[in-house]
Amino acid sequence: MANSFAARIFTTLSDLQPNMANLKVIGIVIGKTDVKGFPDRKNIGSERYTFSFTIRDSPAHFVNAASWGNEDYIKSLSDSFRVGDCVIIENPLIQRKEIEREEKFSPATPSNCKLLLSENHSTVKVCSSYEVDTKLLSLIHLPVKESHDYYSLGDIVANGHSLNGRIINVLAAVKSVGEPKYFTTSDRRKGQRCEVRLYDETESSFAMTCWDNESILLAQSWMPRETVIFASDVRINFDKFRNCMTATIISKTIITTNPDTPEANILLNFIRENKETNVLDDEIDSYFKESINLSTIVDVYTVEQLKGKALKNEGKADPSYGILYAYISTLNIDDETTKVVRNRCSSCGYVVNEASNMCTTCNKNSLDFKSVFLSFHVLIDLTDHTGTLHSCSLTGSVAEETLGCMFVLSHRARSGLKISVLSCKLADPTEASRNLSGQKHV
Ligand SMILES: *[C@@H]1O[C@H](CO)[C@@H](O)[C@H](O)[C@H]1NC(C)=O
Ligand SMILES: *[C@@H]1O[C@H](CO)[C@@H](O)[C@H](O)[C@H]1NC(C)=O
Ligand SMILES: *[C@@H]1O[C@H](CO)[C@@H](O)[C@H](O)[C@H]1NC(C)=O
Ligand SMILES: CC(=O)N[C@H]1CO[C@H](CO)[C@@H](O)[C@@H]1O
Repeated sequence: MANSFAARIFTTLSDLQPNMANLKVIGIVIGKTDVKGFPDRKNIGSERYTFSFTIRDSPAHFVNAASWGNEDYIKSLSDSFRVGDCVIIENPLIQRKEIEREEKFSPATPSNCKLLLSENHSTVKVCSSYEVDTKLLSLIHLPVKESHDYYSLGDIVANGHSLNGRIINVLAAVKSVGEPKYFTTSDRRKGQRCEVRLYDETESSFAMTCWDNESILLAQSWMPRETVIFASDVRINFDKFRNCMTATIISKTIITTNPDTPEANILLNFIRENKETNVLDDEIDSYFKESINLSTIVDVYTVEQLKGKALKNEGKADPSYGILYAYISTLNIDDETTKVVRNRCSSCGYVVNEASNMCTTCNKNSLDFKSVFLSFHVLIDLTDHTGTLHSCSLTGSVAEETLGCMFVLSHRARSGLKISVLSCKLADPTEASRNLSGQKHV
């Protein structure tokens, strides 16, 4: 019933011709931009607002729509629907598309037309999902590019600088979705940013950045280690600051969440099979995070207790946190035989092999391009009245913050214990003795 009804009154997107009038189209919203304001040239001092979106009504057909108008109209229209909604548009203006101009900032579409919506002539109605043909709803899981037309993350890293600035398609799983950060730019514009970490069979972690609210909102709906995305037309850049390749969602990008394609299903199987065994990866990732809340750490340990804990915890990957009152008994930065500065891999954070300059952690099977960054790597001993922890390493930003700081106990295999000391401050002697006198071992 819904089908024949639809066939009778809606013009399909494939039938659109420039200047057609009085028509109605229906489609799933597969992409959408944020609202932007521009100074109105005809009306000095005032602003015109715009946003655009992309609708699809069949596997082969989708079209861009844009609306211009005053702030209230554009904002309320934009707020009335999201990516994944089905909309009915009445009386849009059908314009011929100037391909080059249009596709510089908007998604590439197979249509030679675009829709223009105006407050006075057009209406947009959002349909509830049970009103909608399931065939239409299933289009949301169909990428807008051929299902095999994408780079793996490993390909991107391998191609390195040669992909800088290129716009390509990516199929990957979501590893983590960061908190959105809001800021004001130096010219007083509001901005926002959210970083998503992706992974696949070839790379354990790859950053993708969202700069607009619509894609941030979409990203917030993704489930780490469950969602797969096909991102068409993302921009690839070499991030000089972090010394690695990254992806950025731009206004041309269309993201298909949980694509229904053979390639995506293979990736989905991979992430399901590797769900439990990726603890190590997460530990590597934590190298990049500064997210441990120090004020939640309250347990006090002695060196002896830590060593005992190491024996008990052998084989367990879960970290535990605590406070150690100790002094640095060895801080050897003059020793020529141990290097105090090392290269770390930009993608995974692990120290790379000195001889080959290759990361053996995330780049096991090829001699691909892999960028590195320098980090401090100082070995120290920590001593209290119960004993000494030898060869703890004082690394990275920690050392940079002049013992601000993070220590990683090295020789993980030998001791079965990895200690991260997240902050290192001079202890108040009274506090230290009080806390320690409460301990059985004293
Ligand atoms: C919309 O219609 C009103 C009233 O007819 C008119 O004043 C206004 O200029 C029109 N707006 C546009 C953008 O055409
Ligand atoms: C994005 O969202 C933030 C927070 O809700 C808001 O302050 C900002 O104006 C939004 N920006 C745009 C362009 O919609
Ligand atoms: C850190 O933990 C403390 C104590 O649980 C809490 O009050 C505080 O809000 C936390 N801070 C952050 C940034 O989560
Ligand atoms: C980490 C810790 O237990 N700190 C305690 C040490 O002792 C002082 C004074 O008794 C307490 O206020 C701290 O909470």
